[in-house]
Amino acid sequence: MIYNHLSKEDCEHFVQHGWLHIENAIAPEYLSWVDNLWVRMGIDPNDKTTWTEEYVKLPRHREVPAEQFAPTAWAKMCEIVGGEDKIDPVRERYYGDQMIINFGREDLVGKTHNPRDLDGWHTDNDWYRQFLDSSGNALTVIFCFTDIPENGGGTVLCEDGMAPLMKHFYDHPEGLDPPFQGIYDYCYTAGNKFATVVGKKGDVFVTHGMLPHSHAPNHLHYARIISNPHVNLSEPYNLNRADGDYTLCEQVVLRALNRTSIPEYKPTRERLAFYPRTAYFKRERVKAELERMVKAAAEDGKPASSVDSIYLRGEAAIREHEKRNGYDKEIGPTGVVTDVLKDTRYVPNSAVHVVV
Ligand SMILES: O=C(O)CCC(=O)C(=O)O
Ligand SMILES: [Fe+2]
Repeated sequence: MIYNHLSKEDCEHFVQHGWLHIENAIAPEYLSWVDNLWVRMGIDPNDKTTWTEEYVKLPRHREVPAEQFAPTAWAKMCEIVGGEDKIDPVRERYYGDQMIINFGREDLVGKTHNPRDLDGWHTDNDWYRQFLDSSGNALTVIFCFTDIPENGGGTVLCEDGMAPLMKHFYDHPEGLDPPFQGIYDYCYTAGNKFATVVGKKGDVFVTHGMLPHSHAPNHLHYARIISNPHVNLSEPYNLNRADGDYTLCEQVVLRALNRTSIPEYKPTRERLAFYPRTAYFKRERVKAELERMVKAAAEDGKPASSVDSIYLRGEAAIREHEKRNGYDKEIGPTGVVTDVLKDTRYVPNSAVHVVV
């Protein structure tokens, strides 16, 4: 493989640590997507008593092709996965304004936390049956819409948690369906190589899809804003390349398992892709957000059509957007989650949402 956008240091860092920090890589015009966050949520940026939810995941109203959203990061991401032609041409090919806001709480200010005590260790793999060679989530990307200082609620990564996780996948060629019980225990009990997302507005953190991470308390009680989309590949990883020319994503897997190839690994059940389990509650927020945005526009003397949302562009646009994000898929074997922090299981009648 030839790398035109990744430096030698970038490649080494990604393979050794499972992640890469790319500074100032979001196209500046999209940073203003946070401006109407307060209207969307119906809260006041200057009155913290209105910040009633500590941690929120919003749906998406605007999206642009990934390469337009963060051109320099996209070029590097393509190289990490082995080329743009390896990437699913539809699923998550657009990045948008589905913000994740960690507001923190007043009583957390001045405190610190131990990474092992975090309560959210996971990888983002809730829309497919997980095998060792699954590339459904090749990259979990963290786009910083605000500065994230030390102690400011940046995502925590558990670098040494990759090896036990991948060993577990190796031991389960039948594949695993979310939610995953106990597979991140290492991070809670034995993790000792942690990294924390600390960066500037506009920075991008590209992480391997099998790198365990957790949200963390925000001890500064400000609105930490990220989005957290993915890169999905069309074909599973090839962990047995005759020429040894593995992609950087594949090298991370091999390195974690201390192997140079894994010819014996063969999935024994069918692959499965389904509605992303943790998307349902975000999508359910759309109607209330739209109502607030339309009302705010009216107060400014503007028509509803001035509100920039996919959900106001008719059913065909909505269905196209939902397809890009997997919302058109059947609900998976374990339903969906209805609450941002609790894994409440629910099986809706249909994966197709009421339009709005
Ligand atoms: O909010 C964060 O720091 C992490 C979010 C995350 O990991 C996720 O949404 O999957
Ligand atoms: Fe995540």
